[in-house]
Amino acid sequence: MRKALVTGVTGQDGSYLVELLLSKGYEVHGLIRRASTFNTARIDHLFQDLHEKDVALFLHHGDLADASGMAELISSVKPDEIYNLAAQSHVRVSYETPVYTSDITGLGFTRLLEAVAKSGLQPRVYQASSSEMFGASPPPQNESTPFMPQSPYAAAKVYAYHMARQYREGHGLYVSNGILFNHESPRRGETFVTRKVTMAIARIKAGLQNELFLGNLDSRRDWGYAPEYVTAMWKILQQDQPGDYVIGTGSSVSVKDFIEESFSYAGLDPAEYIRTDERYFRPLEVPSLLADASKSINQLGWTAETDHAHLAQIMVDADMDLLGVENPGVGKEWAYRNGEPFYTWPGKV
Ligand code: NAP
Ligand code: F7E
Repeated sequence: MRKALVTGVTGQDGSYLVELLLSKGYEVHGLIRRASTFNTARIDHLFQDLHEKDVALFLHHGDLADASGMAELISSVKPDEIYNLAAQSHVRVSYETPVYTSDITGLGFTRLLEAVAKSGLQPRVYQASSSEMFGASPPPQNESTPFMPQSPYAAAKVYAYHMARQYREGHGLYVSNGILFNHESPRRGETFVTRKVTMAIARIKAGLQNELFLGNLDSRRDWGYAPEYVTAMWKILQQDQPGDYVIGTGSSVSVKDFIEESFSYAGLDPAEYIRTDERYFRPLEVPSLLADASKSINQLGWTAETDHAHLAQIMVDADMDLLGVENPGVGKEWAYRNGEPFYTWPGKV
């Protein structure tokens, strides 16, 4: 049985990745932060009582700030694969917390790499790099596009990306970067723009909200569907040699377009509800992200199946389900794969 260690296991991607790894027969170890409230909602449906037989999911308290804790964890678990998904991942928040974001999103990965290097083990390591690293570089972006980061978050990710290469080339470790473009789902954090929009639609339909305050609607993003992207992460670590891979759909739309697609699917006119709030604008913006994922298509055999329009339908349906609002249901049909309803929030299947 192969063992995987996943940091950021309570996040959007972590929850889908654990589902994938368990389905492939892995023993999965997840790093979780101690919090004063429960922070495991996205993985509660996967919880296994340690007193039962054949347990395959183990959760360990820890933090990317704690180098010795990670060294101890890696030495005791002895993973075959490590997926580093933990991060302060919100771009807007990174302007308010630049030191913390650099420490966790950037240096946190170096702590993990040092722990691996000192352990004498040879796990394969995946780093959650980001299309934000391309920043102001014009689209389309691929593995050769220069990085022009526009935020503390993006600068921290660029640093971590280069540390991955240092440990790969200098220490001979197997370390790969997945440079993932935006990917969303019903499990997306509520303050990212897509989820903010689809939750607002459900709340408007439920009579709980009648305005939605947003910032810049002109930026363009290459939005894909998160469950497909964790498959790409796994495929990246199955390659014989480590490397860097761009993952995205190859199609982009503006925030405004995504709003229009989502609202019209729900039979609403966005003009009646959308308001501007200066607080949601950023000191610097990333104007346009569009993936050229040719390398991944050719080498990994990975392609995105869900485009932004279907993504909007999936997320609107799921948020309406959460509030018990009747919905068109087209998104749900689209989200089913092999009979598995992985589109939805755990507990609402
Ligand atoms: P997310 O939902 O924000 O999850 C982030 C995870 O990191 C959570 O489990 C969080 O724990 C954990 N975390 C935060 N600070 C930590 C710390 N100091 N120590 C340990 N764990 C910590 O992010 P996501 O969307 O799943 O993204 C996963 C990774 O991919 C992130 O590194 C993100 O930057 C990167 N990425 C995301 C996208 C995207 O579009 N989603 C695109 C490119 C790259 P809590 O639950 O306790 O907060
Ligand atoms: O913003 C604009 C905002 O916060 C998208 C993270 O997963 O993807 C994500 O970063 C766009 C930006 O995602 C609001 O200015 C307008 O242009 O959903 P977002 P992001 O910044 O692209 C990358 C790839 C990551 O790696 C990150 O971890 O939408 N926008 N009005 C708004 N954005 C938010 N959040 N809230 C608004 O009210």
